[in-house]
Amino acid sequence: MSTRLLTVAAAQLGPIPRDEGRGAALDRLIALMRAAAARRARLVVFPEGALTAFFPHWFMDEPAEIDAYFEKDMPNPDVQPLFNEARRLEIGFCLGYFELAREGDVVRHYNTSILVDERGGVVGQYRKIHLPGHAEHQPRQNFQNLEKRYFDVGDLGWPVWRAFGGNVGMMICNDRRWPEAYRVMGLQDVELVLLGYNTPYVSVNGLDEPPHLPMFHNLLSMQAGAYQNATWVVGVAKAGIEEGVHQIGGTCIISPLGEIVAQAATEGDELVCATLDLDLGLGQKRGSFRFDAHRRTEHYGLIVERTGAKGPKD
Ligand code: ING
Repeated sequence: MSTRLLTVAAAQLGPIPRDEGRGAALDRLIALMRAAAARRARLVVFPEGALTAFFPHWFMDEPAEIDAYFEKDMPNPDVQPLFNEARRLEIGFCLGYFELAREGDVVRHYNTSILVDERGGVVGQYRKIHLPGHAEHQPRQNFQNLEKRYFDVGDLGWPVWRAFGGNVGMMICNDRRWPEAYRVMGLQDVELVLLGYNTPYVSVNGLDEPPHLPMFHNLLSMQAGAYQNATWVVGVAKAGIEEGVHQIGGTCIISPLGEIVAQAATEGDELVCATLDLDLGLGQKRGSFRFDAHRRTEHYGLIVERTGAKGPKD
């Protein structure tokens, strides 16, 4: 029986300094893409916000200063070299970036990722739905997470596309902590979920927690999502101390059985590669997680209706 093998490279990035232009970041992305191609990868996955520093970590009020972190078009002259190199190497890629979108005379700002296939065709785009943190400056915190201030909530849902021989979907960072994100794609028979993250060691709500917990929760979220939806998950960090915020690494590739098959060892630019068997999840999809045989959706609503359950409140 033919198995659908796909070699994937998770391209972890170390910090991107606030004053580093996109050119320097592009050079790093292209170096990682070339290393991925040398490892015979057909797909390289870059982190969330892979072109600039993660600016939601500080307060800004000046629109022009904020918009400087956004891409007005994708591709555009700054990132075209990455698209050109991908086409030359015949490698696909997933890129996280900040998107300024004009919808008529309305301007929207999204935390976005794009999926490009080996022929340079844009397969799909995703706009982050779960925006953590706050809309207003939190002066008592050592650093901010102002994604609710700088970004609109994504309006594209969680689509799944046919690409690289399988069913591929994307999410971004905080999305990975919410089971709905995986399940919406699981219900579309997703086989490979690609995601990037910028995750500080100190939790954004300022709660002091033992230093091992951010990494534990990072891996727990992705391993659970992979296992419960019988899908591969590739999670890619922007890591290290970026503008004074120490971010976790832990870039990894997780199988549909929930096992970590490859993981980063550093907090810098590092390639984590594995050859994925896209058929590996079929046993689970036809067994333990055969949704049409085992899920009882007609019973799920009763609890919510009867109790009006809405989850924890402030
Ligand atoms: N970063 C963090 C994340 O979800 C966070 C924010 C950290 C939320 C820890 C809750 C706990 O990994 C982004 N960019 O979403």
